[in-house]
Amino acid sequence: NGTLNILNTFEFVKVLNENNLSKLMIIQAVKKDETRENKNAVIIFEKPHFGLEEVKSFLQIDNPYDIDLQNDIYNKFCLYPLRPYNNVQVQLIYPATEQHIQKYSMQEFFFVKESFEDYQNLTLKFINETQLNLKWVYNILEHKTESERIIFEDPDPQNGFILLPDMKWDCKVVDNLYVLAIVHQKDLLSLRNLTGEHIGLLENVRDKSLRALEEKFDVKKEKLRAYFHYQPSFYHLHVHFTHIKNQMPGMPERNIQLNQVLENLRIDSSYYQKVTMEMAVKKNDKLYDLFKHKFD
Ligand code: M7G
Repeated sequence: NGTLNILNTFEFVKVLNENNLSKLMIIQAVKKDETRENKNAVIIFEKPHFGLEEVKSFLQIDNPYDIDLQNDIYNKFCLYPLRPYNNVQVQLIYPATEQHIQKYSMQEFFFVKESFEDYQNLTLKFINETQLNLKWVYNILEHKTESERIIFEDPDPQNGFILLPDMKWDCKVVDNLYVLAIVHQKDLLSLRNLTGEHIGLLENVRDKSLRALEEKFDVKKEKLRAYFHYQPSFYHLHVHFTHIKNQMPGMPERNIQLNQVLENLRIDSSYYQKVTMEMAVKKNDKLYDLFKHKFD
């Protein structure tokens, strides 16, 4: 009961453990002005899981928010801008489609094998019928939104791309780095469209992005993952770059390493028009309905 003002009597020594998934950091500290020999302390900081009442109360706050970005229907802003140590990050998608609701709903996953024939007969149908709007992508490519966030641009229409922070990254902690490279070519939906002809494009994206990230954030290329998602949510070719320490929640099975893709294309120029891809689909996804008949 009551309050305790004790933390300011400690001095930081080092980080003992941290986990970006559970929002946990454990540090070692020493007590200041302590005569006893052992001054060490272990202090555990954890951002608690949200309670429903707490979340509901966010809807009643009538303070202005600091806007991080606004792009088409996507908004991101910070609650409690006056207390940066207690920031709650908010992503607002408004108006959200049913697919957005599904995308962010907790669901059962299944592994499905997609042959190239399946891709042409089933997946393309799914993409044409239900693909999420790409307006935010075109806004970025046309410098209509987020242009001040661009880290690097190669404007070449064939091999060019724009490199900028992913919406998920607050750009504060480099260990959580999450950056996207969006290619200028508009006709590449996903990995499935890539052939040996795109090796130059992919090497250009990889090499220039890694160089730009090292220059801007002082992070070595050996510390960065570069990968595609298969299936992606947005069917305009993009490469994800994340810090090796950044463990993203969600489906690691969706990650296809960029360097592996390059190796495969060097072995066989039409590798991705031949290979069967294993992918995870959600039960409420349209793709699940299309592939359901293939289950035993
Ligand atoms: P994906 O693999 O197509 O879909 O990646 P996923 O969301 O299922 O991973 C798209 C990536 O674009 C994701 O990492 C998103 O966080 C990011 N992203 C989505 N939107 C709408 C925006 C946006 O408006 N701006 C930025 N900078 N990133 C976005």
